[in-house]
Amino acid sequence: DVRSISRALISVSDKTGLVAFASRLAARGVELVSTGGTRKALADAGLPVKDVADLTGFPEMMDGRVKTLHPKVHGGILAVRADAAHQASMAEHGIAPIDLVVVNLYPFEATVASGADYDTCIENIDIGGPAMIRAAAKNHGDVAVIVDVADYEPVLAEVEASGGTTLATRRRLAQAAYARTAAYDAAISTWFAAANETFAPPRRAFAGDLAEELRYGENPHQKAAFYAGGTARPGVATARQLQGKALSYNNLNDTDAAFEAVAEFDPARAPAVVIVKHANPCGVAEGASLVDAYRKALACDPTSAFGGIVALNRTLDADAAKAIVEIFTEVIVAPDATEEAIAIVGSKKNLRLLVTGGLPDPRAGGLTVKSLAGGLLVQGRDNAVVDDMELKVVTKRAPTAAELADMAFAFRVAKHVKSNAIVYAKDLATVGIGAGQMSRVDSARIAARKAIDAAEVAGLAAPLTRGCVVASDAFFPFADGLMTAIEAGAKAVIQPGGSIRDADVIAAADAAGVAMVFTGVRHFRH
Ligand code: 93A
Repeated sequence: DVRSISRALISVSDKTGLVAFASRLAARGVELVSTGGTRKALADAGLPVKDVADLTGFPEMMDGRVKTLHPKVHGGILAVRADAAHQASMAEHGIAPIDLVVVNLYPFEATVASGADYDTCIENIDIGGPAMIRAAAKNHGDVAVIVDVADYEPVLAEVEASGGTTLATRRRLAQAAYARTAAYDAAISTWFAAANETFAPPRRAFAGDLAEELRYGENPHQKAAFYAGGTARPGVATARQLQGKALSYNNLNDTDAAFEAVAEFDPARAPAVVIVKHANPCGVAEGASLVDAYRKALACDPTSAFGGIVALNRTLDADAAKAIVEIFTEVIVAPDATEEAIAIVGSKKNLRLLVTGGLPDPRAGGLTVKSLAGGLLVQGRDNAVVDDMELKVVTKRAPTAAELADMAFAFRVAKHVKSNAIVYAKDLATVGIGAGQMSRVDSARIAARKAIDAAEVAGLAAPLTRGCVVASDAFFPFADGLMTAIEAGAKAVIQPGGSIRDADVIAAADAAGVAMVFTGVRHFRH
């Protein structure tokens, strides 16, 4: 999949590193073609370079607005090399292939930042550059595209080492290319939004389409809108709402949290239910049936489950629907629902029922985005799954098979609990969840306290944490958090490990006859 480079089209506004880069291409016999200013810079440095006007047979015109917008350019970039018909078109119209496109755009953002007037900003909207970038990125099977000066060196190094670019590199460059043109157009749109007298939320923006303007945001004094699309991932953005009033901002956020969590539970293994409040699970269980799983999940924290979101990993059936409508619930979300279940939910007019058509893949890649003042934090999804982790027993006592099953269950849940997360579980159900505390000991205490409260509600003699397992989303920095869990009744522990005091924590577990495994993987969530 290595593609060599015979001809490069270079058209750059930022000429940093240009001559050094082009010299090394020329030294390999690559033919250089450039637009006016770039061509002059290269020719002044003594490099052989062809004017794009010679290629197209048209001069640059209209103040440079039309320079590269020509079939001789775009045909040369877009032609699929292995396609006979494309090759025939090239021959017929005298189009030569272009194997490398190097473009950086008119500095629109910098022009705006300099306080330039309206017309100057407009003139700095690049048209031909993005067209070439997008064309080259589309045809990354054959063509490499560079939009960032920082990529000169790595691409040259690869070409010099292997005689061309690899597909992996061309795909990476294509991703960077579309990210650049998207950011460029976003900057233009943002500038228009500021320049225009009235602002209306655009119908298509951010990650997709404006799905709806919400009544308000997290609080009534905040304006909010929901943008959805651009993904095939089944979830709240793609769901069909079968009944109930419109979802609020908080409902959407909580429903997403609940459905992403329940998707961790393979429906082929067992029916599973997650109940969410304030974006945290307050009860999770696998069961013999959905209704069994629901009752087990509800028993974990029936107080918090009031007004919660219920997510299921299988088609909502009548038995589960009957049990769920017994208490006040905001939203039910499931891959599908039977006719009978839909009719039962129908008795509660305000209860929303969402069907997604499937479960999202917990192992899939993708990005998550969080805004902060003046910027965005972007990261790959946490797509680590406990079944893929190499569990290492670190204590004298190894966990039993039943404990191991509960440990994997608890760690799966902990991934979806805000840090610091402590999850007590028994018989494939949570029995105490501690979320969002600044200290891990506090999360362990709160989870234990909630188990005592739940036992009281159920009229049990002892909390269900007796003989449970405990999962921690990150390592125990000291033995105290673990001791709290052991006092609550935990007999086995699953945690990432990796603290400098691991030895103390292991010793404390051994002293109590507790089994512990390390996952080597952390599941912070904030
Ligand atoms: O005005 S344009 O949108 N029309 C074009 O056809 C075109 N082709 C390349 N601007 C165009 N470019 C841009 O010119 C490139 O994106 C690059 O930023 C700049 C390089 O011009 P020069 O080589 O004259 O410095």
